[in-house]
Amino acid sequence: MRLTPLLALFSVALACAAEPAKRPPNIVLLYSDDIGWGDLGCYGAKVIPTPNLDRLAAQGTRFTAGYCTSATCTPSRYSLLTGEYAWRRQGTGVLPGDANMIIKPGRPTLPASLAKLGYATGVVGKWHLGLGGESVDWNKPISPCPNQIGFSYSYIMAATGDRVPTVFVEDGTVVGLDPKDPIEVSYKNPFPGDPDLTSAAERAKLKMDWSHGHNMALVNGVGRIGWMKGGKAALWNDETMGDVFADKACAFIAANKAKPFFLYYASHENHVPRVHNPRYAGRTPLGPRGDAVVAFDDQVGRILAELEKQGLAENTLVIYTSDNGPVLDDGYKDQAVERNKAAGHLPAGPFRGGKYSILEGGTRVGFIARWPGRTPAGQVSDALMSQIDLPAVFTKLAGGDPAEFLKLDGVDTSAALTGGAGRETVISSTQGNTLSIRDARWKFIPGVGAPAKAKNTAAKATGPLVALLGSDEDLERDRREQTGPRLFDLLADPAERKNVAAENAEVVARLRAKLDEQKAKGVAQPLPR
Ligand code: NG6
Ligand code: CA
Repeated sequence: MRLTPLLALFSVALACAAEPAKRPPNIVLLYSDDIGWGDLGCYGAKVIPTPNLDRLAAQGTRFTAGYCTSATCTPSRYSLLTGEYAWRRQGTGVLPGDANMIIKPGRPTLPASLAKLGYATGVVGKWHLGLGGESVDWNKPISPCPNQIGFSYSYIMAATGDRVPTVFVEDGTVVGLDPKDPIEVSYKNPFPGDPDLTSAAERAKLKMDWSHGHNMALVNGVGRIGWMKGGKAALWNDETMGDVFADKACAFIAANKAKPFFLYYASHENHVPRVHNPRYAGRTPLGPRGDAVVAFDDQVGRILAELEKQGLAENTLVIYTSDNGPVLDDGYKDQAVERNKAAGHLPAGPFRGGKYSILEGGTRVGFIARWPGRTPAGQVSDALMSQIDLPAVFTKLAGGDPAEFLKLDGVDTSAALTGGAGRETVISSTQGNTLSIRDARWKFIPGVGAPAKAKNTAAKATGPLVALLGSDEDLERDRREQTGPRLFDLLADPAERKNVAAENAEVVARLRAKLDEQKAKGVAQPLPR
């Protein structure tokens, strides 16, 4: 049939109207706490079953050079949500549980950017970026909270499982609070009647004893950091926390299936205290630390199943990554050091160091992306990826303009999710703002500049880390060399044992210049050269 030009135009217009606008992808960010590169089966763990994350990797792309921005939680999460390196700002180190919110309402954030594009934006789990303005009153609606920086829904713990207040906060209100039993929090003094958890008699009664710190408030048989009074009906239960968070995540997906959504699922696994549901006990030979990884994998399984159930799996980009590298003893006697040693488990895989460390184990973490039909399935990619880019990448994939995240620190690495290239360099940092920079082959760490501490002091100061730094010989070498510049060939020496700075002066100069260029854009305080 021949159509007159007018009729042809009309039928094209009709066809266009009938074609529904392509819905941008839902985005689910599965964020774990203190889970290392080597803790997942798909990254080589032999004694921790992680079938759900392994399936995600098999259906998507597994990155071998994916980084969080910092070796501790608060700065990594600050960077993840703002797209700005935390070392540029003062006050972005690990926060106490009563800290005020460090992401100021009105600044560009990942959730605000997606909300502007019509996304429902939810955060469930660990927050640790402070709450409230000048001060926080836990007995009133709390503002600012995540809902003031772009999240349309929030169900969070204020800080960490080992810090008070040990309650959940939903959309700015403490869940289950009895107004007749108001909450008071102090990071300075105990309240009258608080038990002395440093006494042997009180320690003997604990569900899990502490090894350092964690001897202030007693909640659910476990010592915490900081003291707290009241709020008895609102106290969380460590054993059911994982289930509560997974329930809330699934409910958010179900409630928002009609429009594009972004879910930031910030699991508490496997941060201390590693007190989880008894059904996980003994699932690994590693004790609570390994069992907690299994608990996280189960939560991932539930969220993936919910996406399937709602018919959303196809058009959802799921990304898994972690806030910092692994740690064994992080303040509780949960047998992590002994059990890991006995089982020969390497939580940081082939790397040295872990949480708190500028070595690879500190910030090189698992990074998996699945977006059916877009991310190549079953691929392993060595593209350099950093969480600093996720605000730009997600904004781009949601159909927006990522420009505001590209001005300072972000790079549009969205092509890497579909088989393309990643970053040219990646910067990592530690709590003390030691920085490092790596490219495809080399990693440069400027000297920390301080005189080397005596071996015993170094070992003591890095107590939680020692087991991940290697042999005494490794420790001694790190202590000797860390005052000066260090350069490692990550391809030949992933464990960073052989400092080749002296033989490669031009590589050192090039990477130092790149790092200096970034620092020149603004730093909170002078950083080590
Ligand atoms: C440390 C805690 C550690 C953990 C960490 C924060 C002590 C002795 N150590 O100060 O247990 O809470 O802070 O971890 O209290 S993070 O993953 O949130 O960065
Ligand atoms: Ca962490």
